[in-house]
Amino acid sequence: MLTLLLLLSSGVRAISLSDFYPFGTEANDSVLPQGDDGSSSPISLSQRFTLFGKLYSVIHVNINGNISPGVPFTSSHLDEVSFPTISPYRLDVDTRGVDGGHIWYRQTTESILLDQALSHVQIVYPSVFSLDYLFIATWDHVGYFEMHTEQVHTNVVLYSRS
Ligand SMILES: [Ca+2]
Repeated sequence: MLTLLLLLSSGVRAISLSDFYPFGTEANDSVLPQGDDGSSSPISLSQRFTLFGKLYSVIHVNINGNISPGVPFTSSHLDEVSFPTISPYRLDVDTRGVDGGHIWYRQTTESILLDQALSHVQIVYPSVFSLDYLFIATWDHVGYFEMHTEQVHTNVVLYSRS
């Protein structure tokens, strides 16, 4: 069962891009089309997860810095959300500009990444001894409305443990 969220952001200067989980075409990520307030198609998870007591098997990665289980979130009015979201980077993101960045995501059970995530998780939860699944979403060099191109990175990992 998918259980927790891990967030890395280069906006916090202590984290460098080399600390991020691999992302992009080299990592075989899927990518969202460029846009302002769009969302991915439904992503069927190979591991279901619980959020606020409800079990989900489908999520959406949304341009505006969040992940929503079950339904897409495509509003730029971020205070209008009426359902649970995971919002690591909640901003009016806009990737339409030249060099407006990309939003990547994938599911993985690659052992080297599971080990990397486990080392991070054990900093806070030392009793966790293994992980078996990761969902990685990355807001890579994304800009903000309206087609501004600030260079912000956020790398988000949802993980499950056995
Ligand atoms: Ca937006």
